[in-house]
Amino acid sequence: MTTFRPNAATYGIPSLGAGDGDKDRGRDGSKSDTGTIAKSKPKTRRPSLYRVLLLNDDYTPMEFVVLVLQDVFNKTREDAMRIMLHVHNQGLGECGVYPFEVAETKVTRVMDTARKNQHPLQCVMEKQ
Ligand code: TYC
Repeated sequence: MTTFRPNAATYGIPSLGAGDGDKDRGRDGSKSDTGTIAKSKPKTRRPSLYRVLLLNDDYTPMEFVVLVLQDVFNKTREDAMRIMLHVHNQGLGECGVYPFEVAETKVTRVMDTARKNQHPLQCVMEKQ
């Protein structure tokens, strides 16, 4: 059985250049030996974000849109009214910005609840 032996690199702690094996090599593998502390690049990636947009139509009741914005997008009554009126006047408007799967779930919830209530309300997502 092999034993897990954590070292400084395990925790992303930068190592000193001299006398530390290969850990002080640059990106191209060359030995720099400057004695300066090299920051290790964090291996995290920010998720792509998606805007969720509501589209205007002539038939969905304003109150229904306000309730959807409160329920699905957790908006206050005041924010929901503001967004609904923006969509009504401008043709479309942003309800929020989320990682892909969150945005997708919100679009599905809006479309499902609109269909169940026989309203033509449309909701889409676009990469930011
Ligand atoms: N235009 C609709 C009406 O006058 C209201 C509405 C607002 C519909 C926003 C959709 O995304 C929407 N009843």
